[in-house]
Amino acid sequence: MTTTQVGSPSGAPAEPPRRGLGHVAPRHDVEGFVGSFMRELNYGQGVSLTRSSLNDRYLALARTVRHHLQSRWMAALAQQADDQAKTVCYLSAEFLLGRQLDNAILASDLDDVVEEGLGQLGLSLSTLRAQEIEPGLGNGGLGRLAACFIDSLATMSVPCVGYGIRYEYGIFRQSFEDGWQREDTDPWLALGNPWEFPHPEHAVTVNFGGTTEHYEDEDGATRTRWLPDWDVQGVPYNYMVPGFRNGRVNTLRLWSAKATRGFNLNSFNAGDYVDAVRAETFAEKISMVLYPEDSTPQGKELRLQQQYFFVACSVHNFINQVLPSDFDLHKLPDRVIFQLNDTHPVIAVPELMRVLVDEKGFDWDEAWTITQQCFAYTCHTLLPEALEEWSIELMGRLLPRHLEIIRRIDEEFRAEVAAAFPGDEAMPRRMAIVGDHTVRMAHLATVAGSKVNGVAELHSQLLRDKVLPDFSALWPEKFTNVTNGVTPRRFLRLANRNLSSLITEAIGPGWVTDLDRLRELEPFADDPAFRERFREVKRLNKATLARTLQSRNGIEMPTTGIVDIMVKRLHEYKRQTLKVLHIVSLYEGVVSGRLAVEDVTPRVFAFGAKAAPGYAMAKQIIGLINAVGATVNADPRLDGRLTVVFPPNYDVTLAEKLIPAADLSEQISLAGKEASGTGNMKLALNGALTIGTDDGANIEIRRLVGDENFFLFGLLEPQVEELLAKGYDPASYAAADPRLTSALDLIASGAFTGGDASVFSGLVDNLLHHDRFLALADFSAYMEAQDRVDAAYADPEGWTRSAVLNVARCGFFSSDRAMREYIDKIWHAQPVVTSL
Ligand code: 26V
Repeated sequence: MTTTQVGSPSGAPAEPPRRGLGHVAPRHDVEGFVGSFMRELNYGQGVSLTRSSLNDRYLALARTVRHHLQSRWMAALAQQADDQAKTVCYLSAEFLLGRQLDNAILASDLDDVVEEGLGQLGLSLSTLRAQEIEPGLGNGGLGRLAACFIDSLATMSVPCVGYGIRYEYGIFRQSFEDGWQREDTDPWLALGNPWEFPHPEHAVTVNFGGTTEHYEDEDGATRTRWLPDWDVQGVPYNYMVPGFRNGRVNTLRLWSAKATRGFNLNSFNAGDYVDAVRAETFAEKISMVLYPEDSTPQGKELRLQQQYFFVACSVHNFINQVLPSDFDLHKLPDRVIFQLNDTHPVIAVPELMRVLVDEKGFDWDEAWTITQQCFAYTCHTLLPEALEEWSIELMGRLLPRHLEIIRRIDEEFRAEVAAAFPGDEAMPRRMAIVGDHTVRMAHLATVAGSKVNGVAELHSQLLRDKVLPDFSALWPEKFTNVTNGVTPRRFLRLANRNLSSLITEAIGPGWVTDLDRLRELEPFADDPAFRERFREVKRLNKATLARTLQSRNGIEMPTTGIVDIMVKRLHEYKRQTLKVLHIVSLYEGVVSGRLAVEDVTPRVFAFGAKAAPGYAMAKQIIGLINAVGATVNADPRLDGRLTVVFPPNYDVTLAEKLIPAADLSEQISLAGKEASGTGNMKLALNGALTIGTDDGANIEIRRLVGDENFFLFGLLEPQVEELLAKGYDPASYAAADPRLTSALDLIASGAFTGGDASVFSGLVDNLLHHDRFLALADFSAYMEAQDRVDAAYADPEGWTRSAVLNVARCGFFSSDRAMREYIDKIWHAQPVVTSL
């Protein structure tokens, strides 16, 4: 990447403001709000109130609210340039933000002003907020975690820039056709996006392809130059990341690809006008769409282009545009830490080396010392197939200079390993960054990172012992754990206003930024009046959910009985099939007469899950859930006691409705496979009890809430290992539990597919013969745990007591705490005082 600037150098304003006043603060009262809203409508949208569309009104409202954050934002940006604080650059291919309007209103403390002001105009906030399309710029846990983290850093006044990609199309929209998943594009920008600020004048040029050449510099030293083949521009779009009522606003900077002016046509048919325009679409394809796979990397060229694209823009932006122009880069580690959110941004490591060595004239060792201090790596998976590797051929073709740099890092690293473990020849080979055919990005991240962390205790331990054991033997102090967290602003304060009010009434409002204070709720678990109010909150939330599902999808949802929720990406390791087998077994029990219908505890089973479009088995499972749901919901023999609801297109907005209504949280992955989970934390914080395996953060949730307030079942991780080692024989589990045989037989018989036995035969066959995730091995234990759930639910007072204790004891799972741990163990950054 060159340092050529399309716009003004170093991103500085064109000329200094004439007066000391850099900005004007908006009025924080109803009259001021109404005036500002009307101006936005009339002059921003160009319509009168009477002729305005819903979208006009939403956009005017969003811009009005946005003004309140902007003056703080400008102050924060000015300060960032002035002070010497260390900035956390959170590099992530995904930020799954969710809707912005409510969060902006909350952060700027405008709730009452907005309600009142809109009321005066005869408008309703709830109608306008429904108009917002959420930016679905992430697949699931990893992307949502990034969004929670930047929320917490802003709330803690820690300087942070989130860097990512402004995908034109976010995660696909899911619908069901005869129960099968259908994907449509997500044109989330179509109606206008009031939350972003494009800065084409600060576009960055990113190079690709070509060759490298060596030359002698004026001191006679051999240096390398990259002669790229083609380039694109990255245009930054800035988003405000407001802290909760603390006057701090950080920045999320998402990059959008644009063809360079005078597009470099070397590799195209130069001179052909039409081809040149086609080249433009070629360039702009880079940020066009989010890859919807979240576990099996496909090694696709476009994906590597995306990764390098956003990382090159971000490194360039920080070094050449955020830091002062005279900054001494030897001190870079004092001013920045680049946090690598999984391996997706790891190409930033050779990029920083390239910038320091080729562009800034550093010698190799000096540059490597700096680089190692500037990076840290978070791993988010345990599935070996999810670890990214790029073919050497592709890397060499797309990023020839980076491949050279990686090879040198690899050579020096292997020499270090050989010296540390003399005589062990296998070790350097196992640990190599460059393998026979591929570049192993997790190895590169581990070698380059000052720290490597997993996302829950068990995960970090398995990361050390199973995924990267050689590395942890070499550098034990490099490995650490930071258990994930979730932002209490969005997932409690905003999503569950009823519970929030009840909590605030009991213990005051301080919990919103100090979630450990939820502990003060513990005594209320023993207060029958409080418990009754807690139940009333759940009833209200269930009614709200039922209304939402009705109006969103025409789904009928009963509001009595256990609301049993399983929301997460569809993946075999998460074992949605185990949940289906439970439902099928209850159904089969009633239909066959084994269970009396009046003994079945009424339940609503709610699912939310997207399957990667190319993941056939996951799509089969979606088909099965819908087929079972259609049959169970329609069978009068069940007396309406069991209902399956599966609203399509689970996203952050829907999560905010489902989670507050939940009684039971399903966290049933095979032990040792779910790195952490974060839905588990959101549900527990909202007063759902967990039925879960000894996996990921479930372990820590259970330890905190207490065994008696958690339904544990299933194999432990070492038992899983043992079983797999001795040979898993699924059929033997089916034979040993007649309920399991009957449930599988019922599915295989075609009972849910109008008699067609072929539809799910592959799925059943897989469970019985090939399943790597041992669903059948945990079936009996799961059924037994569900019996415990029913028994517990039969005692409403005891259940509510447990639910209140779940809320009271889960303050640990705030992303504020997670950020504090990153700051202390990894980043060594400091909060700054924002002067307003
Ligand atoms: C991987 C890939 C690979 C192919 C291309 C697209 C793509 C996109 C995302 C991913 C990463 C998936 C990893 C992930 O989301 N892990 C989840 O991270 C959560 C936050 O740490 C954690 O709670 C979940 O347990 C973990 O599965």
